[in-house]
Amino acid sequence: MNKLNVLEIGVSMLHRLSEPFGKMVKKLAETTVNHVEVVDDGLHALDKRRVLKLREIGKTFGLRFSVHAPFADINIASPSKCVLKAMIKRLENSIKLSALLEATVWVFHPGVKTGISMFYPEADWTRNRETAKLLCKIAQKHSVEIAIENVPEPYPFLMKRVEHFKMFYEEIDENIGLALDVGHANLNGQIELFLKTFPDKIVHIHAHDNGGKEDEHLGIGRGTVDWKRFSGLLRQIAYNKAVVVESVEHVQESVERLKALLF
Ligand SMILES: [Mn+2]
Repeated sequence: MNKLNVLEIGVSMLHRLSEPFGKMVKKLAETTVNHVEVVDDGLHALDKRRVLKLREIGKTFGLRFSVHAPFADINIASPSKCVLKAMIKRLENSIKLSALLEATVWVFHPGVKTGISMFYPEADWTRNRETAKLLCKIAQKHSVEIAIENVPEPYPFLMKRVEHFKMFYEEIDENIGLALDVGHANLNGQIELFLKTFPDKIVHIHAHDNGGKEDEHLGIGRGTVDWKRFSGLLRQIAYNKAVVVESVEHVQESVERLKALLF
């Protein structure tokens, strides 16, 4: 794997998800960062041919990649065995392609409550944990590092708050990192608490902003996140991995602002 152990700024291709994959790839030539997160979903869903193309581009322009797992219609806590099986197959394929891409990390979302959750207390939490463990086993087989992301209010996700992650990590022995999403943590006011509680678990960071109410994925500094405080905390915990801009607007400005703050 491409372990650098140095803080680097990256850009997620989320802001280009409505463009065809080929167009997004062409734009990579203009990127001003060395780390790119590709979203394995929608028009950018990966396959072997696409990964080989990315590898070629990566070599030419000196890029490292991370992969955001498929998330549309994916629920790792699904109570339906056959549906869950199909989703795991999809996720396993994504992990294999991340191995081929030599991705630094594969980031996935925790499960969601469903319309029948109220009748089976705890069942979705257990399913969430067991599927995460299974994904970890699959990833180990392919030497891929994986990280679970804190997801935003007000959706019925199972893991949004520091308390959820504490409980999750107490219940597993597997090596699953935490992908700290700063914008999401801003919605429940836990940015600082996440960084202070999990300094060794955080292996990847998504950076974007919002007004504190909705998951807007605004440019850095265009919402209520205290980025100065954030960068100070990163220094405190000696964070040495990727900070990936996941804004869907003002992306280049966000990169510049982060550069000014972090370097
Ligand atoms: Mn994110």
